[in-house]
Amino acid sequence: MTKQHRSAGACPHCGRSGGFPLHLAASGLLLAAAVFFWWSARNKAAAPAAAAPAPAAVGALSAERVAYLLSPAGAVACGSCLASADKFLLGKLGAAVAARTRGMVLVQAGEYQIGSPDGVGDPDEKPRHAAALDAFYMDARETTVADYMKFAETTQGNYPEWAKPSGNADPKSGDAAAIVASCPSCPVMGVTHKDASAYCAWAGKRLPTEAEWEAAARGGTATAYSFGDSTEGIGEYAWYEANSAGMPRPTGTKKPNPLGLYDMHGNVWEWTADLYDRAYYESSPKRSPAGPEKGRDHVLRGGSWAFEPEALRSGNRASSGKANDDIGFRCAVGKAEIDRLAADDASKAL
Ligand SMILES: [Ca+2]
Repeated sequence: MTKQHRSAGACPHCGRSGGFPLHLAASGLLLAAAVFFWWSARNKAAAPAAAAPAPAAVGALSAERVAYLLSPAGAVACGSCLASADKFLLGKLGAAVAARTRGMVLVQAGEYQIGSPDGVGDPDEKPRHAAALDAFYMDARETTVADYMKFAETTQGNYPEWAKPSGNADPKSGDAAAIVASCPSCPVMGVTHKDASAYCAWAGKRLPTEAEWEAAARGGTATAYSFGDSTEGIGEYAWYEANSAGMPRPTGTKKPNPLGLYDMHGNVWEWTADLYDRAYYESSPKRSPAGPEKGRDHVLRGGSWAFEPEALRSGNRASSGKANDDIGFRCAVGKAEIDRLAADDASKAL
């Protein structure tokens, strides 16, 4: 059986000669494209509204092979192993997706209501409006000190001011150094927007857009907080001024929001990809809004250990142009991007 599995042109599952489309893939690129197209087709069948369109070039490369797999000739040639081939590929792809999205939560494509209604929040949160988003994955937790220092040490760069090997830090470095030494699971703070972006790119991800961040934070809720409109009980969900004892706390130690995301309220403010414009919500595009083209500062969301509950609301918008000891971040990545990369991973594993 082993020889049959490895013989040229034979189905890798049943050993029958000819027909199985994998042997037609003369190059890794074509095979990756075929797997990607097959994976996209499955996703579209499962959730038609959620699937982002495949890149045209990839679809064109793989269409021939997918058509063969689904054709009577392909079915006859490969016979009953078609189902097992499907299962085999699905397993490979599932494993590849799981490996690339470990510690992340899938936020489905859809039309999300963001911004705050009249009577709630500040003018820059108005009006409440719809944002249509493609599916994306979001880190379940804020990026930790341990996560970030692995990046800084690997790249020998992007050190936060408090962690530079030279040790020439400001008076807050004592607190930060203590955190690094004693709390690797605390959220990293004191990183610039540029360094946060660099970390996410290093991890194969990116910062979430502001709209993605708010949609994820709300997790399908329309209330001021993902647990309701009242601040009663906020201590079960968030580290904030009244319970933090003046410092960031280990991530994921409070209750998550309905999507399974931790610390979207409090602990550290989180950088988003977008530049800040106080009037942006008045004119932002409905489809995949990504912030204004020009601006000085970047958007922060979620409040922090140093703030009162009002700042922790899902709709609250803030901004900064520099790092601070209560600003951190988490990363996101598009589902379409993950599907493409996972198809490539799976093809290499065949
Ligand atoms: Ca947070």
